[in-house]
Amino acid sequence: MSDYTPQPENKFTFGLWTVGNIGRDPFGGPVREQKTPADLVRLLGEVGAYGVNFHDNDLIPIDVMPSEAEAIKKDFREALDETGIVVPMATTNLFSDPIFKDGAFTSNDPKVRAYALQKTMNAIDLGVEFGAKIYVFWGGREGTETDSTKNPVEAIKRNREAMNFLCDYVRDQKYDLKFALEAKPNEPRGDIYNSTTGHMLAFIATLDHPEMVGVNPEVAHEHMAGLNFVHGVAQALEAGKLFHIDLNDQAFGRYDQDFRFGAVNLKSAFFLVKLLEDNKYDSSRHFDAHAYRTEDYEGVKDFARGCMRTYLILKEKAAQWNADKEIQALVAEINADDGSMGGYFGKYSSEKAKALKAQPFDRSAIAARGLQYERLDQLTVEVLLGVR
Ligand code: GCO
Ligand code: MN
Ligand code: MN
Repeated sequence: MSDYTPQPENKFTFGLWTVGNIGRDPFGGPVREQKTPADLVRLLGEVGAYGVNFHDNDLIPIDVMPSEAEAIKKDFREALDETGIVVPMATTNLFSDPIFKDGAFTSNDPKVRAYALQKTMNAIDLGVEFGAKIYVFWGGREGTETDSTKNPVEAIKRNREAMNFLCDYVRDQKYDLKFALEAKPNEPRGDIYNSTTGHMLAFIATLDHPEMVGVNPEVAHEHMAGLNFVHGVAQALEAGKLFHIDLNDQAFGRYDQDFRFGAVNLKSAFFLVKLLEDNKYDSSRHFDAHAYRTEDYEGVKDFARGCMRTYLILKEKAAQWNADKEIQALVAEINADDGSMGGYFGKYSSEKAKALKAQPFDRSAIAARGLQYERLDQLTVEVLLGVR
């Protein structure tokens, strides 16, 4: 058993907006005072995080004068140097300012669309200045409350045009930067376009530079849509498109909760960690979550430490699962292959098809076999409960 101390190779990161969340919700004002970006970096250094991510306006408020912006950047840079915290990812706030009330890249107003492009180019410059290699796009306002207001086909085209323009901007600047698109089904809009990771993967294939663009799936977002997050992440991984991941937790069917990683669905968190570790995922493990509104900044540190500690405990459980003889014997049995069907798989040929059509199958004998999944799942639960 390790002491679950976060290590740089775990690449645990937090957004400035996560540990900097002041506990405002639709029913009440802030419960924690606002900390500066530099102080948030120090807080992350104290809890042992590897990196910090930011929206342009988390670092530089939208209205500040250039001289003030320079002072903020200097303080932030000093805190990074002092703590050794790095900036692996940056993103644009295209949702808070009233100009984005009907979206950014998909707005019906060409002035809003042009401003969104300008703001994103500036934010990309800022991210790259601090070393970001991944740039996240979360289209929080790219949607509708009523489909009388926007043409949904046009919205797809506008989104594509914006992504293509910005990919070319990055190439033109010779930045070493990749994009990661983050889906969410709703909140803050009634419905958001490209609502799941699967939608994003299909959309990426239609871009001019698909090799520059991957996904940033988030636990809570797929759970809000009632989906199996592990399956969505597996699809992205298998396609070589898992550029980044947002870890948090969320009860199905509730509001956008952004709970501490593992706070709700421990079993699905376990299979997620196992998937990432088994497949040697090596980009950031970003906790896009925040502390309960009941907490002060000591509670915020408990929250941040808890996210990382739960991940590391589940990582250890995944290794235990992989090494458990009884579990592995069952896995081997489930996947047993006597080789008799080998000639039918792989690339199609008309001979193969002909031979397969002539092959007799004893359907009831095959179906009669019990698969022992009850035993396997119970063993998994017992690993998780710490009794094996
Ligand atoms: C949310 C989203 C955001 C994005 C962030 C980065 O539900 O509000 O998850 O936190 O991840 O804007 O683009
Ligand atoms: Mn979210
Ligand atoms: Mn997110």
